[in-house]
Amino acid sequence: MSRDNFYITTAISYPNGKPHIGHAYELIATDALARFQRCDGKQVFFLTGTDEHGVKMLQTARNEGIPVRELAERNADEFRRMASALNASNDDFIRTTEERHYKASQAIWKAMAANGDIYKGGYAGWYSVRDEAYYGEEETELRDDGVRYGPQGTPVEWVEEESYFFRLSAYQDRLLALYEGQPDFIGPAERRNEVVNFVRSGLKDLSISRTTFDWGVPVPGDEKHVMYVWVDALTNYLTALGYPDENDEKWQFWPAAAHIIGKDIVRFHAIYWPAFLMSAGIELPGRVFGHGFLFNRGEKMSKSLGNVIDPFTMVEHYGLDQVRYFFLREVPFGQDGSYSHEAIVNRTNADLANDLGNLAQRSLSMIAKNCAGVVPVRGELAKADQAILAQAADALAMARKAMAEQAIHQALAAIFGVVAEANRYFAGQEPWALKKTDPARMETVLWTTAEIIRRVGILCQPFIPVSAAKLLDLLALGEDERGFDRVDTLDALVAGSPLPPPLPVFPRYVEPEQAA
Ligand code: ME8
Repeated sequence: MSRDNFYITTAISYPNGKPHIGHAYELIATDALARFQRCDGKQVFFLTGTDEHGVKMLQTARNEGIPVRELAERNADEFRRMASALNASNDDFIRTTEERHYKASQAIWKAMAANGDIYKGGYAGWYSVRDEAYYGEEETELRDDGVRYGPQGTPVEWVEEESYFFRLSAYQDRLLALYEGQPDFIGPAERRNEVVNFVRSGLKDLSISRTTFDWGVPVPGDEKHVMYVWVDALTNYLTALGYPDENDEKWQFWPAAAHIIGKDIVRFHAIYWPAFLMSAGIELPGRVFGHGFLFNRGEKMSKSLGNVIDPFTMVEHYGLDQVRYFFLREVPFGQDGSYSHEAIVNRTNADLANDLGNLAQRSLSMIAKNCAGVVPVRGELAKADQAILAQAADALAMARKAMAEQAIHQALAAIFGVVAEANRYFAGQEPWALKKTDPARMETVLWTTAEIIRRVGILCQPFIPVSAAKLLDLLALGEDERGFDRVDTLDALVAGSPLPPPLPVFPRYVEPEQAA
């Protein structure tokens, strides 16, 4: 990876059902992280997709009475549709049933085998279909209902069959050295501690193939076996860059800067994945970040919507950037979060419609009316003007630091801190009063406010791309004037340049019953 390359991925989702809000959340957050680096001048490759093998897919297809391929096809389309409905800027969408992925999975298998890490044996133990995970007996618990459950609360079943194993036990020390030597490898800190404790308690070799069904990638040289779904699933991150063809021009993006996943699958990404890569002689990713889970607070989202909210309905109802903003600002990334109709409306009306929307609308309307619709003249900047402009420049530095550790909510807090302060600035300077007493000063205040909107607009692009673009359009900024390198300059808004008529960017959410 060159310094200017940035490869980021979401987990690939099981298409055993339609995408839900947890999938949408992960995609929105990863999209914001990807767009942020693009605005910051990096070459970004952003990957998402679907994980189509495994027992869970087979069982769902059986229950629905359709071929598993058809189930995968149908729901993979829904996941693609969701990516476009959420305005995700992914550069590729991978499906693990693709030819290129079979090639990559068989190549990494062969590399691990060549390193002496794969052997044949017999597996007898517990398996959770819902988690697609093997668990040690000590991790399971037989409950009063007579069912045995794994550590994530999903039922486990007894599996006994011939199987290939990966020598995971041989990697215990190297993994611990990795967590020690690269303390940022796993985030947030709670997830890191869980992984370190788990690895310290001892690793057993991992069963990596199945023989009782054929829905999977065939094991090279022994086609009675298909690979354990997680072996091929994790490999998707390599497939998309052309692995095993290291001359593929996309391969320069490896190693990934960050894998963004949910907290339930940290074990696979922070233990199995680096061990597979070490075995195959491939560089390790920079970071694995496990975000929290989202829960509906349980009450009705709205009268017209009922209880079950899918991402499509949510976006249609509240607006795309409103949904993106809500999740990114409201839920500290890395912690669990809940959502409700009330919380979405409060947060987006307060921050987007009132704070940012009104500021833009009021100041740009004043410019249209009092400055003949052109950029006003910037006179000498007073202390107050300089302070608010400096705060916007500082917000970029804070956002950079926050986004480097996936603290997306903190980046937004810094940016919207500028918006809140700019509202106080605007109210305090009273440009409407200056109109009569000191028109030149009025122009400077309006220039400064427009300049703040420009800076905030640029900074908002990763999070609310469509609305941010509209704000920047209102300032007649060209496509090449929207990068982060353009934030801290006084030369962007030139006095006398014409501005388009101001249009509102952030509609206020009005309850349907009040609107009627
Ligand atoms: O785990 N809130 O697929 P998946 C937040 N195929 N995130 C959630 C969530 C919720 N309520 N529910 C799920 C898989 N997620 C595997 C991944 S990667 C090589 C293979 C997150 O469809 C979950 O944590 O069950 C995961 O990161 C992603 O959605 C896909 O979950």
